[in-house]
Amino acid sequence: MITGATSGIGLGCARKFAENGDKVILTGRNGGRLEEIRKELTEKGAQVLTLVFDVRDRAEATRCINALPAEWREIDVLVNNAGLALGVEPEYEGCCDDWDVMIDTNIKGLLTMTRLIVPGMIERNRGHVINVGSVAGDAAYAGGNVYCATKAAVKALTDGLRIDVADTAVRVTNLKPGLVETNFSNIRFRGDTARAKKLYTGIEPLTGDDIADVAVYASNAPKHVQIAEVLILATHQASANLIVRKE
Ligand code: 8X3
Repeated sequence: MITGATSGIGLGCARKFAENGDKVILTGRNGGRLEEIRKELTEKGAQVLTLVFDVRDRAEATRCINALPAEWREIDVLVNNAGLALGVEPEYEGCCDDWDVMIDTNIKGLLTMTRLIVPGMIERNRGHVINVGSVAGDAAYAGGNVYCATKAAVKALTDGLRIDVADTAVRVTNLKPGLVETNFSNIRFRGDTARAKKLYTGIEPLTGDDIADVAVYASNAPKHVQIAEVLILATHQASANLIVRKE
């Protein structure tokens, strides 16, 4: 099950897990886009189920998970990918509604999905939770404030879950991407595509597929191997705060 599967890292994971031969459950808010992706993957022979809900809507998420057909109920891998950044204002001038959306999606949505899916993994003593964190959770950067805090929370929640399931065979991974060229910056800059594009110039950024490769690797590692955390950066990004751009 991949949340936020309609674009970016989530879509990369949908394609790569499907290529890997896994049945995939794709969730997202955009039903039309989910249907297009379902068709694309089904034509390539994958088994795909789509669920339209917003991870912020706990009641709807619960309803969708409880209504899963019997043959789709045993979820072995949960990729908690749904998340976003909104705005780059200084913390003291930030938009409170944006904070709510980021906190409700990146932290509370991830928790909701964990709460709904992990009990079944514990019962079966089998499963893997892959949370999409960020280099932003390791160190704050200018204008990142609340977004960075949500990704620091993802790090703490991933570590906490790993501790809580350590007596089971369930594995827990924190994937921490740096600069990935997706719709992420368009959303963050509220549709200012020129500004978003500038962020990815002078450097070859990562793609959603690059991150998905690591997710598939982690989930296929031998059962005694737990890839606890991976920081994935473009070659010319050294940290959250240092990117070397070439003309
Ligand atoms: C996305 C990466 O560096 O824009 O989490 O925060 S960054």
